[in-house]
Amino acid sequence: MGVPVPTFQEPGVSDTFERVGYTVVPGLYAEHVPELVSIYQQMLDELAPSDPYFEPPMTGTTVIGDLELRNRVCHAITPIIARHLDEVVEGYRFLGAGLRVKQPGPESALPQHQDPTMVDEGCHWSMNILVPVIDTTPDNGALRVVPRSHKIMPKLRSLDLEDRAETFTPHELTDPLVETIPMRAGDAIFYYNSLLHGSGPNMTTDARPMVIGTLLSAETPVTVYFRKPENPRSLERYEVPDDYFNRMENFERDHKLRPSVGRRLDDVNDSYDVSLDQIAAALREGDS
Ligand SMILES: O=C(O)CCC(=O)C(=O)O
Repeated sequence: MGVPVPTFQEPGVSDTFERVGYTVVPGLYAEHVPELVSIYQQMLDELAPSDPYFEPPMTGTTVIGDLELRNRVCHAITPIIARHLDEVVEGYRFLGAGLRVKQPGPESALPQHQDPTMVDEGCHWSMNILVPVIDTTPDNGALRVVPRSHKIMPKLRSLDLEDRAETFTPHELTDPLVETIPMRAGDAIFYYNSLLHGSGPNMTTDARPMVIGTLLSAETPVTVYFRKPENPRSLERYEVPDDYFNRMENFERDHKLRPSVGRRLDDVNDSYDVSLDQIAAALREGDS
């Protein structure tokens, strides 16, 4: 299955990215680690103990209830990340960055998943960048990916995550194919939003903060999709502002709602018809 590919500056990287779905750039933000640590610490100092940030085991800036603090943290991190993107990739639009934090404890594992669709993946690309603020290891929840899965997994994924059950693949299938990617603080990984990825539990005593940001192919608007409960083969499409996720007052509640900003576009038909057996065969074939 062909996929639109970002243009990476380093020769050969676009081809690898197209094939495996991710690329790591060691040390890209190494010089900014002290600044990122300080932004993170300052955020913790300012958070009220009752803030929703402290509720989920996988938390981060999108769930901060204090909107002023959330925006301030994101506005501090975004220009740092923006500074080095041109060295790596061209023809992109950067939506901004925040923090994704894994609290200590076994319940902080994040199962393999694809992110909700943000562009028409038939003709545009979208990818996330993660930059660990501390070193990540298999013990504290380093990223885990299923290489090549972006080629076979669905291109249309509902923002409310109601179709996650269908787009999740069973652990028995993905576990043998998962690659753990430990990184040093300040390294960067870029991966397609359609790539299966997740992270293990943080079994250490310290939280694991990572910067998370999103890039889209240039001039591509953000579009989000909602599968129609009465006709799951059809998805409502909405164009939303770039800061849509950061505008949500209550992320857990609001990402399930139809957008109240932006504009309603057409419905799109989902013709994806690939069985679990076919997914398994495609992933194993690529593995051999
Ligand atoms: O922080 C992580 O371990 C991964 C984050 C992630 O996959 C997500 O937010 O969708």
